[in-house]
Amino acid sequence: MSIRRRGQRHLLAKGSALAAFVTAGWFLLHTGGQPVQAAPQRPTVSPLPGKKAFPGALGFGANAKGGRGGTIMMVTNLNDAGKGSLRACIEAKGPRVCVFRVNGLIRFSERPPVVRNPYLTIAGQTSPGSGITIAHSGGSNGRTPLVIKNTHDVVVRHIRIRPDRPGGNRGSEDTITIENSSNVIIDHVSASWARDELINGYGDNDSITVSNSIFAWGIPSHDKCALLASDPEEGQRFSFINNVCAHNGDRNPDLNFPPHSCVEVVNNVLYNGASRFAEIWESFGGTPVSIVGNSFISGPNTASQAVGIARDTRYSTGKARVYLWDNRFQGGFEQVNSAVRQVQEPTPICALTLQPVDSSTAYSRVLARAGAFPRDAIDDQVIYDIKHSSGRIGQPDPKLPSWDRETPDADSDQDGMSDGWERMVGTNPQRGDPWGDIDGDGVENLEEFLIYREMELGL
Ligand SMILES: [Ca+2]
Ligand SMILES: [Ca+2]
Ligand SMILES: [Ca+2]
Ligand SMILES: [Ca+2]
Repeated sequence: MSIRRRGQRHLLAKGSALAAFVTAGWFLLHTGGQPVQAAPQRPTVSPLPGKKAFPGALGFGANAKGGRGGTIMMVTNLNDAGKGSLRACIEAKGPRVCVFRVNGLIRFSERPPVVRNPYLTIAGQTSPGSGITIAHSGGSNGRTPLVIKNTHDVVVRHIRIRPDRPGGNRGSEDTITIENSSNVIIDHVSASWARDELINGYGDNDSITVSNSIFAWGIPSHDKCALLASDPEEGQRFSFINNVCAHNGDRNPDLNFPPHSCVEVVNNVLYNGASRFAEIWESFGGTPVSIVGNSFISGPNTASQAVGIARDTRYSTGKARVYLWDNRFQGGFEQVNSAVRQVQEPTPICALTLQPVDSSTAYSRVLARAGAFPRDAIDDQVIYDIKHSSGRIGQPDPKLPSWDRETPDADSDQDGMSDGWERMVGTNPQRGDPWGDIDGDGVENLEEFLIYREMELGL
């Protein structure tokens, strides 16, 4: 029997350090000259047809309608509740877009609102200056600040969720929970300090995308990045793309879906896992998953016996099916455990929804672009830590930055688009026209404005 490794070796200069990355080694086991597994093929790609939530929306949730065509609701204060609050927009009915005329911290003093009514967009990039952070008051009302439950067509972008005070019930305290919902996009969100998972899919979700986000510093001893499925019964389509998981012991991310799911974990940067980075479980019949173009990077907490991509067969009720391509591993941990090799497939179980970029390009792009913009000091620290192999799991004293209140640009007709921008592009600054398409390119005026806002914020 001979063992042959195929794969490339990359050398990247990072400051003064030279970091060696090795792509996911593929071992061909020859028995009597016959390979027992076929070598992996390039990923197959089949983009999702249909209108996207916004230009550049990715993954199985990309067709989420959000609040398109609906009411523009102004968030004019940072109050827990009442007219002009974020809660009022979240709890309203009908298609709606939450547009922010304020910046700073929204601290829910009562139990945080739950997104139950469909067709909602939370457009955090409209907030002036430093953007929006949400947290809770701690104690018995200190529950998950962003819950999307029993609903559909929800888009959340450019929001930070940082519960800086301990809640009263750890089991109810993720930073983001998506439960029994479909067509949801979480994009450019930053989350920290959950006492359960930073992001948790619960129950029967479908067509979900978590993209371009930073999940860092879960609170020990339950420091976990992403439990993408929890107690699922039906197959789910779930995309986890261009994200950072940093300073979380395990579940970076956790993949425990039923068969007939399509799960893609593409182009993420996963840093400083302690015991495990990606975990593939089989409690619900065995997860089909494609893990493509990711970077798995050790940090100060990464144990030498840690595993980059682990299959765990405890409580197995059926075999996982795993497709790996172009993953990079930096550090002295086990890259892919042998149990994964037993269920590895040469082609994706489901075609990817996007053309992945190579893992080193993804690394640079994610470090430059992930998270809510503008980045706050916490995200800046996360990115610094990844670049410098610094930082540790657990923040003994989670502290929010302070923010100066900023004045939003004039928006005379309250359609979410500033007067100055409207004059520049030729929409009417005196008349609500967010859902028109002044340049006829198929992208609504408001979506064009949101892209412009992202550029203003440095994205
Ligand atoms: Ca949870
Ligand atoms: Ca306007
Ligand atoms: Ca207008
Ligand atoms: Ca347009």
